[in-house]
Amino acid sequence: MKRFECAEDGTLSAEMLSAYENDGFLVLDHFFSDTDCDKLRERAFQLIEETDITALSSVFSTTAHSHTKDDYFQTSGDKIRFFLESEALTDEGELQFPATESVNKIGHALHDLDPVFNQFSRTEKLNKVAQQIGYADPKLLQSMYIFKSPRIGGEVNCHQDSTFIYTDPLSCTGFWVALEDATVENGCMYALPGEHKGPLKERFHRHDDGELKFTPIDDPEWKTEPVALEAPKGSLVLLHGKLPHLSGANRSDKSRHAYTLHVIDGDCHYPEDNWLVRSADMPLRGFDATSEASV
Ligand SMILES: O=C(O)CCC(=O)C(=O)O
Repeated sequence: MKRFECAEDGTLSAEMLSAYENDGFLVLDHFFSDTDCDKLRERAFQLIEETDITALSSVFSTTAHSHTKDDYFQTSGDKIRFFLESEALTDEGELQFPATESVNKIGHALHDLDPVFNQFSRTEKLNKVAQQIGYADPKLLQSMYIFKSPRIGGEVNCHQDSTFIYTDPLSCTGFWVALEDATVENGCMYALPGEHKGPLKERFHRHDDGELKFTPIDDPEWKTEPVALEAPKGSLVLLHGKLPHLSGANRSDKSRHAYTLHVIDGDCHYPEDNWLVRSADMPLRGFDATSEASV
């Protein structure tokens, strides 16, 4: 797996653009400084400390999918909400680890609602990357702070991001940031290079009965072996919306914090039955660093 380092202003070389086009991912080392990563980690811990997470019961699991039935999850598209690791709870539903190690992720509008996340997410450097990979009008739709805590960090099953973030035509890209070194030991991401050139397998959306469910679209035969996307702290990993990717459970004693932003093009249609809904008074914004977080 090839890793790159882009120019300080976010300019990508022809080789980087061609690697992204061929593989469907691009790993850019040292995109963010250690200080920026540490600031985000501290803010995430602070958000947890300010919240009574013992009162929460929404577990996020890409294998059990129990969260999809929770109103707490379904209405989290324009909020800051906390989802627990399934292994954080005892059989009686009590937390058995410290709060900061029990959360699977915080989502899904950190970038719009929290000033520290807003500042991290909206930079000219990120905007430049987005323009170069083809965005006419990039809009920041979803953000997630993923903890992958030591020993209990859950796996993320193989998926394409456009399954969850569907536009017509497809326009989703993941901007995934390693806030700590991500290695095979602590549950780094894996991807199936080149498989983004095939079709979208399924769509996850709100059905007529009000439930969030998957609808099959195609049946791609993914034959490519997954490659480990090991990424040192500060790396930005771009993930094409149709690229199948996954991450394993973290059984190591090191956490693997990451921050991911899912971007769509404002020129594309965003269907009303997508799972992620936002209130009309929180319009989508781009990477413009001068706009303020709403609270
Ligand atoms: O961080 C991970 O382990 C998975 C993240 C992911 O799948 C995503 O951001 O789309």
